[in-house]
Amino acid sequence: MTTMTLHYARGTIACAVAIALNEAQAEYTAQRVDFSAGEQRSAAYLAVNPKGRVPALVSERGVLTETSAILDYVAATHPQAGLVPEDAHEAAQMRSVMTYLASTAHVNHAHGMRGHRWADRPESHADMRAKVSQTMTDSATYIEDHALRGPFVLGEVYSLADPYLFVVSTWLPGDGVDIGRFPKLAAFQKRMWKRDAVRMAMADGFL
Ligand SMILES: N[C@@H](CCC(=O)N[C@@H](CS)C(=O)NCC(=O)O)C(=O)O
Repeated sequence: MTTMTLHYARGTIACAVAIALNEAQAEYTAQRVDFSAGEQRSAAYLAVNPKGRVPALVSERGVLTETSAILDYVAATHPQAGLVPEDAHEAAQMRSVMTYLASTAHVNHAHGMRGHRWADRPESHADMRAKVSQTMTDSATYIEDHALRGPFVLGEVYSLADPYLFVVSTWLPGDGVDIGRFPKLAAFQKRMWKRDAVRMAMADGFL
């Protein structure tokens, strides 16, 4: 297999893919997309991902986008890493948490910096930005009470949902959420920071 290329920007959800690839001991090349220069909207990058977003994972099979799908691909191509539980209900529970993170928490977060997706007026953007600490607090509350069994999302079993939740949890302080109010989530984040796969992602500039 030729080396895969992960297109990413620092601090983004692409970091969840880097962590999963590290957990799987997969070989890959990291290709930074320079958001400060608007590179995600360049013709060259849109040829990789027409959505103008990261992550995108390129292999000899083609390009994959959408974090959940990429994570599932990493797990399926590296079964020895055991990143998806064999039990169907547990696997679906893992995907339920990942889908919540993608469709609700990430979208809440995006209202802080990407309001132009939904509205044109500056006052609309300001209104959306002002709401983020509440919507992300709501997401953190849901996760703490219903999605995170502890110590990992599925309890003692580490899965794809963990790097996903970890990256979203790193956004909370910037979104005006006091993670100290969520003891399970705070303990989870602390534990994740100690993992080799996370330290590697940090050293490689993903976080
Ligand atoms: N649904 C996509 C969302 C990806 C996404 O929105 N990524 C953000 C970074 S966290 C991005 O690329 N933003 C660039 C932009 O909006 O210009 C996924 O889960 O992979």
